[in-house]
Amino acid sequence: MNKTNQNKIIATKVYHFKEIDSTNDYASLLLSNNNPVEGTVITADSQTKGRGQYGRKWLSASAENLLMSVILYPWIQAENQFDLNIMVSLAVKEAITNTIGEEIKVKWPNDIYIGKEKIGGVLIQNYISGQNITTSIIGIGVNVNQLIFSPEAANASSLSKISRTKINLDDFKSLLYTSLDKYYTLIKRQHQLREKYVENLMNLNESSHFFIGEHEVSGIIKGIDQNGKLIVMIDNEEKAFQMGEIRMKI
Ligand code: BT5
Repeated sequence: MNKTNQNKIIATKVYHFKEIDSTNDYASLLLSNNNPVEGTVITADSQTKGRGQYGRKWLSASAENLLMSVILYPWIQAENQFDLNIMVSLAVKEAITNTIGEEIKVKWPNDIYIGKEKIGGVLIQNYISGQNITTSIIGIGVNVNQLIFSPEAANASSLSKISRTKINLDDFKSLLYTSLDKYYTLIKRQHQLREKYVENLMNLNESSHFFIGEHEVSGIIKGIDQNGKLIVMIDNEEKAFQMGEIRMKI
């Protein structure tokens, strides 16, 4: 396998630790001190305070599994934050499929399962400014070569346990970086298209007249929502209209 990093964003810079508290916590530390480049990855052999969601723990035997965080600057609207869950879930799923070819399912919102066993988990921390997600720390844990799990992770399994082969952890990492790069680029493009559409909306941010049924009102077009509804500010309140509900007077 070609191990040179051909990704555009993910893993342009990688920090690896033998032991760390949590790769997500190290990512926040980097963000507060070092202005890390987008796509910076932090990996570790083991974590002393591996974190799950809502204060839960992520447990992992040393040097057997994938423990990583990646720093992204998505600049997507906060209302679209689930797109980050989608991209990371699909990327993890794809990297696993490319490694062991099993039937993988995403348990909402972003646990990775094979059958009834949990193979991986994702912890996303978003920083929001105004309406945008400016920074996101995406923490990913995948059980790769661990064969025995503690009772605290009772339904855990690993790629190795399922495929009955030892997996090359570095190869798996490279595949995951490539898949993350692919899906992150797709999501960024989709958002760029939306932004371009909004920028080109007639009368954007200008006072205009509209008909809502027979009523004539004045308002200001502010953009579109996730479902393509037109957002218009009327009497200092943003309202969303479906096609057919509102008509602009030209
Ligand atoms: C998650 O939380 O599934 C997100 C896990 C994210 C871990 C990564 S590792 C790199 C990065 N740095 C961090 O500090 N964290 C991220 P949650 O859905 O809350 O699931 C946690 C629960 O899964 C625990 O309460 C256990 O029941 C179970 N569990 C713990 N370790 C496990 C493991 N290795 N495999 C499967 N299940 C596990």
